[in-house]
Parts: sequence; structure tokens; C-alpha cells
Amino acid sequence: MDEIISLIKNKDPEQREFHQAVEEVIASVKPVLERNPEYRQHAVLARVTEPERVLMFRVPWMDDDGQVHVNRGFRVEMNSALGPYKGGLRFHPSVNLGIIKFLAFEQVFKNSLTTLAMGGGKGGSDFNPKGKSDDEVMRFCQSFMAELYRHIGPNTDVPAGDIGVGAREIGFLFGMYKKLRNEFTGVLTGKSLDWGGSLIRLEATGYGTVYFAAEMLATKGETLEGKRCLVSGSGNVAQFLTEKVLDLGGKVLTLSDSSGYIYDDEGIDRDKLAYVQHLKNIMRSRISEYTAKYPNAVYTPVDPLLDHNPLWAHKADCAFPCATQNEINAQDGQNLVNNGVGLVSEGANMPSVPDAVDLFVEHRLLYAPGKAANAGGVAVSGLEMAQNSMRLSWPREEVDERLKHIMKSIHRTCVDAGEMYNVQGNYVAGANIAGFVKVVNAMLDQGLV
Ligand code: NDP
Ligand code: 2IT
Repeated sequence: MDEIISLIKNKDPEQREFHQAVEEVIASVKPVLERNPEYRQHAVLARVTEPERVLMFRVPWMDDDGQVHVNRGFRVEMNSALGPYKGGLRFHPSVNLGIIKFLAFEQVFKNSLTTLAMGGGKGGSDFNPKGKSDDEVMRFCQSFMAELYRHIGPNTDVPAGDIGVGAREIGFLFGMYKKLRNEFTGVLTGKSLDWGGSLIRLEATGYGTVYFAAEMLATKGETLEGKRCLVSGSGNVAQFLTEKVLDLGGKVLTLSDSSGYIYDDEGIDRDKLAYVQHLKNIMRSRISEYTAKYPNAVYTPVDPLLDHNPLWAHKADCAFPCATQNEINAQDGQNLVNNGVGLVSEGANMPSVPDAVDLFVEHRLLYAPGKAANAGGVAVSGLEMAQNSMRLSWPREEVDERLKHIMKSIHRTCVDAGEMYNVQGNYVAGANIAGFVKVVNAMLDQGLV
């Protein structure tokens, strides 16, 4: 196992996030490899950590002043043992191959946990949609799809949204795919409801992360009622997570963006959440504007010199990181533990650094890693694919019931895998083991391909 990790590091030394994701999974599945010596002969670790295909392409586009720009596009088709490659597209200036590979790797095991037939992939670009006009975003999306369309399809690879890719971008991408292929198919998920989208997809990641938290609390005979919650981010996942925490009687104290965070001791209620949605989704403005309307709340800008994020240093019961990878560092993890936070459910992908994860496990927090807790988003994408195949759309209640059922089943699967390998209560090990075993067994069934 050490050999595989050093091989991966030597091959692509700059891909730190990918190394981090691989190291966590390998540490968890050690007992599985020891119990199943045939896995070694079949080199399952080497195979599962090498993408089936990596696409990297030039994306030229023209801004509103006629100036040409060039961005880099990516799609990592990581593993198709369980179904077509499935996973989101991220548009953010920080995007590089290492980040897309880590996200694609995580996606493989996440999708495996959903119970649906989906392989894993991820893509995106270092394009920054912030401050761009709708026309500029459209031209960028069209150029991106002018290359991507030849690699994807409803039975091959089905992208969706992630950071910086929402309904607007999915619309532009879908339109271009349809034009180039002359085909109206379910090649993307997260589509608008009028033309093939699924009810609840918009809400699914946030709702699912809270459903998973509720399942963990239930193992202790507790609920979210009255719990004080810290939430980071203010995008798609954070917004609908907040809504579901409110539905279940909890109180959300914080929201953030990459510039800073707001703390509202009275709690962010439904009216305040509607205002946040207006600010972020319609005005495309900053979370700092919250205090203009609600002056009792406090806005704190990000201080890059500080060794911790003060958002995670408030007294609370639960924490829901919903912004980005490695947003909870070791000091933040320690602050959460010191302040008596008993539950961390990750809406974002890999938001906690390994030292923070170790602290959560050591202190026996109810800690759900992203690949289990945030799987509701891709699960409802899977349900969108199913509805598209049938050319039907299910009512809201039905999709929500299926989502709840899937989150319950992921929770049970993690608990069972933990028990089978003597790591009771460790959802990281449980999720990695269960996700991994299903994928590698499918790979072995399908021969050396
Ligand atoms: P959005 O683009 O809707 O929102 C992202 C939020 O996170 C914004 O508030 C953004 O602030 C903040 N953010 C992004 N990058 C950074 C950064 N480097 N530092 C601090 N804050 C940052 O994305 P989503 O809500 O869809 O995604 C949030 C997380 O959830 C991601 O980790 C994503 O991978 C994960 N996820 C998303 C799913 C989905 O269905 N959408 C499914 C499963 C996981 P700002 O506006 O300043 O950039
Ligand atoms: O990280 C994720 O699971 C997503 N961004 C959603 C992927 C999807 O295909 O819906």
C-alpha cells in the first residue's frame, strides 16, 4: 500500500489533493486487502487509482469587448465498473488536474454507495464565472461543450453541476450538446424542470446531508430539534441544507463565501434564507450584504494571516461544511472539538484536512465524510437519469421519499461495513470500505479491462 502511494506521488508530485483522497481510502481499506489476498494479485489499488481516461482541452472564448481568452477544460473519466461515468463540472479559477482527479476519485466511491448504477467522473475548468455577463458565460459554455460533446452521452458519461455550475450553465451546456448531436437526451443532470430536470435535484445535496445527520443522531436517540448549527458556504448546497435544518427544528447561525462569513445569533430563519437566495442566486452578490438588511448579524471578512477560520470557533452542536475542500484545518477541527460540537456532516467534498478527520474520529464525534453525507445530490441525478429514460417525471414527494430512503440506506451500509471490519462508529472507514468493495468486485467480475 505504501508502495502504491509513493508511486502515485512520484508520478504526479503536484497533485496534492488527489494524494490526500487516495491516502484516506487506502488507509481505510487496509483490513479489506488483508482479508482478500486475491485483490493484490489483481492489482486493484493500482487500477482503481488510475483514471480510465483523462481529457484536457483548450477552451477559447470571446468576452463582451471582443477580447479572446483561453481556459483549460478537463474531464476525468475515473471508473465505469458500476455504470456510465457520472459527476459534476466545476468552474473555478483554482481548478487543475489534481483537483479534478481527487473529485473524480471520491465520486467513484460516493456513487457506489448510492445503490444506483453509476460510475465516477468529474470535470471542469479554471474559468471564473464571477463578474462575467450571461453572454460571456454562454459563449464559454458553448466552447467547452464544443469539445466535451464527443466524449459524453447518456450511456457513456453524464456531467452535472458543482461549484460555479448551476442551472444557468447546465442550460447553455445542454443547448450546445443538443445542437451538435441533434439529440435531446439525458446527457446532463440538474436540468431545469421544464425540459427534463427532476424535482428535488436542486435541493438534494443539502437535504441529503441533513438526512444523513439525522440518521447519525438517531443512533444516539437524538434529533436536530433545537441544535445550533454552523454552516459554511452560501451556494446551492448551503442554501438547501439550511432549509432542511429549519424543517427539522434546528438553528443555523452562520453562512459564508470566499470573502468572509456572517454570524446571526438569532438564527437564519426562512425569510432571511430567502434573502440570502435572492442575494446569491439573482443578484450574484456577496454574503457581506446580509448585514445591511439584518444589522444584528455580524460579518467577519476572511483574514488570510489567521491560522484558523473563526466561523468554526463558535459554540454550537453541529457543523456542516458546504464550501470547498480543506476548509477545516487542524486548528478549526480542534476548535470544533473544544467547543463541544458533536456532529460534523460534510456537504462539501473533502472539506476537512486529514488531521481534523483524525481528531473527529478520535473524539468519537458523529462524523460523516462527504462521500457518504453529500451523496444525495448525485443520487437524485441518478433518479433524473431514470426519469429521462422513461420520459416521465415523478412528483416531488416521490423523489424526496426516494432520496430519504437512499440516505438511510447509505447510513446503514456504512454502519454495517464498520461493524464487519471492527471499526464501529467510524463512518469514514465504513464509507470507504463499502464503496470500495462494491467497485473492485465489479471490476474483477468484468475481467482485466
Ligand atoms: P456553489 O458554487 O453553488 O457555491 C459554492 C460556495 O462555496 C460559495 O458560497 C463559494 O463562495 C464558496 N466557495 C467556493 N470556493 C471557495 C473557496 N476556495 N474558499 C471559500 N469559499 C469557497 O457550489 P455548491 O454549493 O454546489 O458546492 C459546494 C460544495 O459542495 C463543493 O465542495 C462541491 O463539490 C460540493 N458538492 C456539490 C454538489 C451539488 O450537487 N452541487 C453535490 C455534492 C457535493 P464564493 O461565492 O465566494 O466563491
Ligand atoms: O460532487 C458531487 O457529487 C456533485 N457535484 C454532483 C454530481 C452529479 O452528477 O450530480
